[in-house]
Amino acid sequence: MSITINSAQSIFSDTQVANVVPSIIERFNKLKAEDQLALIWFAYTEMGKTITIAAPGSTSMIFAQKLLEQIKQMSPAEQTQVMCDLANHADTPLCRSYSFFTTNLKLGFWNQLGEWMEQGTVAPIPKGYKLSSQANSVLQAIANADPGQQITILRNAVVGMGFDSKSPGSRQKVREPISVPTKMAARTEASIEGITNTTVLSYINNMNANDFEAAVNLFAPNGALQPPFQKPIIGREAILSYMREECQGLKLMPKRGRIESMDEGYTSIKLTGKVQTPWFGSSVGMNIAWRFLLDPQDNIFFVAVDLLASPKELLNLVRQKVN
Ligand code: EQ3
Repeated sequence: MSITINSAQSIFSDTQVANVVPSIIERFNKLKAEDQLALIWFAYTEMGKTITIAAPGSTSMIFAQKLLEQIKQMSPAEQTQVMCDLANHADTPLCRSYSFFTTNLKLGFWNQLGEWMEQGTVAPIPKGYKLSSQANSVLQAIANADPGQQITILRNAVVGMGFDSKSPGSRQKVREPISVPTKMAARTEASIEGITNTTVLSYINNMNANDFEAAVNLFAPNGALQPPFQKPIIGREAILSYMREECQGLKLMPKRGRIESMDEGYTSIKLTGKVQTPWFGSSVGMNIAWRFLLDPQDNIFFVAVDLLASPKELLNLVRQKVN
């Protein structure tokens, strides 16, 4: 058989993804810690003027509480040092603990620090702080990105902080409470222009109901999910644990799609539309494409989720052939 996860990655390969995100992150990572912290402060507070940010429920934050309280008790100089350590990936106990947080916990942790910085309980960015010219140009690039790209940049910057020992498996990630799937009667049914395929429709409906077990059962046992700017996650177990960590409360709103048959009984389907995260709700809709490759049994062999370069890409549904 010639279709592999590798070859599947190139279906609909003319899809224009938001490469501006990894390129800005690369430039951001080269800045000194103080500039990184101040830049995010400026970007975040600027965004907060037009977009409401929904803080996570207190139950999800329990696991970050110990570190947050520890920071609150420190002197302003120590607090600044801790934040610089996180940006510098320093090998400290606090940076190690942070690196075991899930994405949402990391975001919630910084969101709380941000509130305390505003109140003055935690050392704020010094008044009149001047960004270096490199940092200024990164900030400008962020300002020019669309809101979906901006929140992805902020998220990736926060996720990348902390100490990374590069030794996988030594300790499990901190677990967050898993929300129960929406009751059958309360579920929504997606309607996507051009698409009647039940696997794809069920995928969207189950994801919107936080029913990750059902969503994962639509995958082939060796199937793969490729999140934006990441390598494919292969196998049902790995996909399920990824979904439990990253997908709670997401709202998937594909609008249109295109279906094509391929070699060896496979089918490729591309959907485009919007996705909302519970952090920003309906105030930010990310422009997203899903590129599905279904096997002859209609199981998901591969799906790539892409953050699109521009809203124009929502209309680009043409397929390029798999080699
Ligand atoms: C305090 C402050 C401001 C200053 C300080 O100096 C430094 C820092 C770091 C600060 C704090 C910053 C904060 C609090 C930043 C917060 C940023 C947030 C909340 C960002 C959230 C972004 C969420 C995103 C981009 C979610 C995207 C989700 C997507 C695209 C999901 C896609 C998926 C779909 C659709 C599937 O079908 C399969 C799964 C998958 C997850 C891939």
